Amino acid sequence: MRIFKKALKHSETDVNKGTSLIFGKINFNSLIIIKMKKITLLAALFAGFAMNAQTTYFSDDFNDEDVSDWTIYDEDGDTFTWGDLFTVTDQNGDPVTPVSLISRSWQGVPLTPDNWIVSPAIDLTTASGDVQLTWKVLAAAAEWDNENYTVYVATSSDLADLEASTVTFNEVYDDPNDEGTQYDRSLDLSSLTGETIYVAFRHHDVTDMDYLSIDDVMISGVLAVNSNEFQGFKHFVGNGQLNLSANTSMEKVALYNMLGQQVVSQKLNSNNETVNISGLQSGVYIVTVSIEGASKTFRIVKN
Ligand SMILES: [Ca+2]
Ligand SMILES: [Ca+2]
Ligand SMILES: [Ca+2]
Ligand SMILES: [Ca+2]
Repeated sequence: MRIFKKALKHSETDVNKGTSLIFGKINFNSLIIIKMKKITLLAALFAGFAMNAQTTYFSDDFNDEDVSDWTIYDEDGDTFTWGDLFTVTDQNGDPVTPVSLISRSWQGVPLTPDNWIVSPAIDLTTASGDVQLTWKVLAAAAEWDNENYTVYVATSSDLADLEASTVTFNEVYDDPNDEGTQYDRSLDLSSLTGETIYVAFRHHDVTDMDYLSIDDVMISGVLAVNSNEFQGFKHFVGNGQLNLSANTSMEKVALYNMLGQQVVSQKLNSNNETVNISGLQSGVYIVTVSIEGASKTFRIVKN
């Protein structure tokens, strides 16, 4: 349901906070089932590949509505912060967000947030190779969805150190259809392997939009052991295609979404192959390629 008037924006009064908690519980249960399914499928997916393993170093889906292991900073001092709400509801009390980490630039009146939340220490001292931070982002299902936020990753939890980090991601969210689409995002952390790190989400330099929801924050790595079959192997995504090349003829490629569902399976029979992925939704996919019985697993982002 589209809300056209600002006056009819979802109510976020204390009374409705209570309501949203009730709806939050309903969401919570269904999300737990999805989450369990996801873990089972991903485990099954990677069980077969001893040489390639997906390792999760950190994950938080915020479904427990508890961020006491994170550190919250209200730098603008208006008492509204990340995590003062975990579900936004509409004027009927129905949830319009998943149970997630929420910060707002409007609460009956325009706000000017400078809201920070910093993760607990995350141990990447044993990590190597391709390590990615992934998350989901969503803003209001309306034209006031242009929320500005920055993600910082650093080896210190100090805000100044985080802000000075070169490992950052910034965007002004915009769903062109104003439908409040939940988008997948990722940030390469490969330069921080071997370190203990902190991840910060900062909602700032924006006013009078509505709300920003961050969900399913995860740091994971794909460990790939080099084998002879994959010497010279290359891959890249462009023009709606996944391009693969190898020194040895490839046998098979499969793509899985982040729920672990197989979305593409294709037999291959040459050194240079293309896979049409133009029909897939934007997001992160896990790819496995087989050559002479060996397989390699890696991750791609389809834009
Ligand atoms: Ca969630
Ligand atoms: Ca938690
Ligand atoms: Ca604030
Ligand atoms: Ca928009």
